[in-house]
Amino acid sequence: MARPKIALIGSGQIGGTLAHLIGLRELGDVVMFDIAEGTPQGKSLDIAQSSPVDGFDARMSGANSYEAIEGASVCIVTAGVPRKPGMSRDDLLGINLKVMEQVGSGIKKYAPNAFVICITNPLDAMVWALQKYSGLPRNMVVGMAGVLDSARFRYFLADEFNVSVEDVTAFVLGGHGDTMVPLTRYSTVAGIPLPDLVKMGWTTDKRLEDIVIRTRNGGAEIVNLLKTGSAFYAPASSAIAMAESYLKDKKRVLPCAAWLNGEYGVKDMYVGVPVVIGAKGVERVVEIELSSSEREMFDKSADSVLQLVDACKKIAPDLT
Ligand code: A3D
Repeated sequence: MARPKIALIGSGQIGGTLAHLIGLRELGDVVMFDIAEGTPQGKSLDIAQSSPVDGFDARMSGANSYEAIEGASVCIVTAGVPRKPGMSRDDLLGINLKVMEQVGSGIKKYAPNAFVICITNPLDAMVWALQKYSGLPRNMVVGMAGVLDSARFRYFLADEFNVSVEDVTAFVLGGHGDTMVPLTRYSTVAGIPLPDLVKMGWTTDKRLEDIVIRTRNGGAEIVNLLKTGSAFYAPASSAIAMAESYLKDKKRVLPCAAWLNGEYGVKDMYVGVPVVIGAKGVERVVEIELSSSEREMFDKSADSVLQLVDACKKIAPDLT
């Protein structure tokens, strides 16, 4: 069977890391695309030259025209500009919306059967716009944010408890970042929910609250340290987990920005919720009952996504 083709639209920090991870995991052949001439070609050649050392077989190529993505099974979109210190994700809206228009029409023309993972910020609004511009089925267009937010949460919790990251699970809902809703009662260490760990004296409510705040600000913490861009290793790993679940029909349950049609009381918007990802794309939205305080946090988060979507509609009134 031929190797699947994976198109990376945007070959910057995340795009380069994605290509490297796809090679190391032998998930498929990679086409890197970017408007910057030489960048996708240079990065793909560099990664290809690491393949004999690391022992992987994957064709790596770079291009500046959309024809190169023809027939891709998966497209991972990072095209656009990242945050600089002092910028919010929302400041990126106007610039990246135009980028989504170009990317959407490229995918529509050359890779209409692909599973599309959007990473470009402001995530929940950009994935919504990308689905509209590409016209692809809504279950085939999804946004990466929850896997990253929950990975950050899991990492900080594992550090707090001095246990393996593998034994920590986290459940997050809502929009990316500042309004993320962590569900502590569904977040566990080896199946023991966080509120029980507080009762067992492993931590305190105050320390958990601090970890939640640090998780919400996880992206900004890295932007402030790097000064010239935003996080890229963990975002790339997170998107790879989603792509792998699709390509291998693993049916993993992952928190993603998914299109909602009434679930959680949200209509025609992308918001972070747990979904099952398999060979048919987003195969199911997992809808749980929320407590009143969780409901309040979720509604606030969904409302901030709605404001971004409305801002997109003002800039591009054809997007309805
Ligand atoms: P960066 O290294 O700047 O790469 C972006 C690439 O996009 C550059 O190589 C550009 O040349 C390219 N580009 C710009 N315009 C176009 C266009 N019209 N068509 C094709 N390519 C274009 O950024 P990055 O890789 O660090 O981040 C990429 C995006 O991901 C940014 O929007 C970030 O804000 C976002 N991001 C999201 C998360 C989430 O968790 C959702 C995390 C980290 C970064």
